[in-house]
Amino acid sequence: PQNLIPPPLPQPCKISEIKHTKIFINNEWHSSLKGKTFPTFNPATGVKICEIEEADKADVDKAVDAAKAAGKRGSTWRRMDVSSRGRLLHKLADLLERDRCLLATMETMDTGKPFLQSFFVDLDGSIKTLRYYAGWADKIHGKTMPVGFLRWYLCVCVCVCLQWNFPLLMFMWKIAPALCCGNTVVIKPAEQTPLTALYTGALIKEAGFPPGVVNIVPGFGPTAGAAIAGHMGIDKVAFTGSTEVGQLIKEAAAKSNLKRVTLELGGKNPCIVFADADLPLAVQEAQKGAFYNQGQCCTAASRVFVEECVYDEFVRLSIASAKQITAGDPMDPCTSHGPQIDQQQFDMILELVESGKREGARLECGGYALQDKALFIQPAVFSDVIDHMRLAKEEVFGPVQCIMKFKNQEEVIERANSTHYGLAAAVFTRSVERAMRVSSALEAGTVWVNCYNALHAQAPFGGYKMSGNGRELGEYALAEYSEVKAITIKLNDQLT
Ligand code: TXE
Repeated sequence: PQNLIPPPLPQPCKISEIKHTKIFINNEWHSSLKGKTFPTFNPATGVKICEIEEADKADVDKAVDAAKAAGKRGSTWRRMDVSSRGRLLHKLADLLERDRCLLATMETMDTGKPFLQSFFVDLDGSIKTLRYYAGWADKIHGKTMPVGFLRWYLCVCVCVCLQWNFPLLMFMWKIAPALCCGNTVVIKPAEQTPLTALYTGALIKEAGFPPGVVNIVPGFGPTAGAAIAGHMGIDKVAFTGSTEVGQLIKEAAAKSNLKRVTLELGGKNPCIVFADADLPLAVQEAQKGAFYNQGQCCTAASRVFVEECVYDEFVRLSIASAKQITAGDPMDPCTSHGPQIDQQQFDMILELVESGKREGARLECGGYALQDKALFIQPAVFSDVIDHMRLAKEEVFGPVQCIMKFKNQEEVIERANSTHYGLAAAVFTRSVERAMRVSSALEAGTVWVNCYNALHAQAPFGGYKMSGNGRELGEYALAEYSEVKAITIKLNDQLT
């Protein structure tokens, strides 16, 4: 019967020209004040895609002025009925749906991630995030307390964000809750991946957001990024990136206006497989965790702990599964593994692979550059990884799976927690009691049980320890983009 035929897979669009390459301020396109540009490359081919206008401190100042004006008392944005704010977010989601194929193609072109992943994961997550916060816009209430205080949420902050491995999705994770709470935004996309952010600028204008509500300043970290972190006119910075830069941002915030900072940083995430787990499922999910997005995920399953008695079998199945992955043209809908983002990351990954070999871990397969394909690395599986090795301690940010052995529950909890990071963790077991005990003992902002990388707009996401501060997504993110104000009204006793 006809309804059993699966729908055809989406196909990438033809993009002959990149239209939006300038700085987006006040719903208009601006050239860089210093007259500088920088190139963006397709990591799958090494070919330059286009030149982008480069924002520096003066351009950031201009964007902050626009955001401040758009959010000041009496402005269209400030006076807008809250349900209209929600409608604008829905409208933006509609436009993302309309241009989904084009945006997914552009994301793949700029990041190298496989097209179907851009289409089904990044675009789907972006659209759902916008719709989730569109729904919240008219449901944010204050509280009344019995002592006669009124407590209101009042939004006054300008928010900024910077990141590269999920450029469009992270853009939405930041702007959706920020706009839902009535903020205005200046956003600096990562220098490697500015295209989808700039295209979204055009959609923001088309959706009908007032000028200055969202401003986009493509540029580099030490110039535009540092100007944002140290800016006296910005009330809050939301950042996704490395722990080192997270520390610089907090320092700059402390030394300038003590702006609020939320950080989503690195991870060295434990994935614990107990002997009673569904082993094929654990193998599949752990590997998805290690290799998804070419391993360039802050949530990557980078330390897989496997219980002694199933260890050999787990390693055997993991090798067989990894060997089936073939890297290829990310635009081909059949490709599941693309290139790394740039030469620097590529070199760093191969250097960590070498360190693993030097330190005595066993490289079971992969871990080499595919000669004919510039930034491609064949996914690697290491067994016999020991806790003190660099591979077990440093964020690899590449397709490298490290498998380690453990004897019992107490020991593995201790080892899983012995890191400065605390972003995500996973537990594979058929025992509900064990799942509950281990999940609550793990020091991580997210724990997945019998699954991996299950992220939803409704569930809070963020890290313990040096993986960051604050939470994104869910109701929790609203507090990160709001100020709390206690207003006390003295009532005339005779009237009560
Ligand atoms: O990150 P950076 P990079 C980790 C991952 C990776 C490593 C390096 O381990 O191997 O970081 O990646 C901006 N003030 N993650 O070098 O440098 C910069 O312009 C303000 C984890 O790409 O942190 C870019 O927009 N901003 C991760 C952003 O910071 C500054 C995602 C990220 O760059 C700045 C990315 C400064 N002084 C990397 N310097 C995750 N958690 O998912 C740079 N930037």
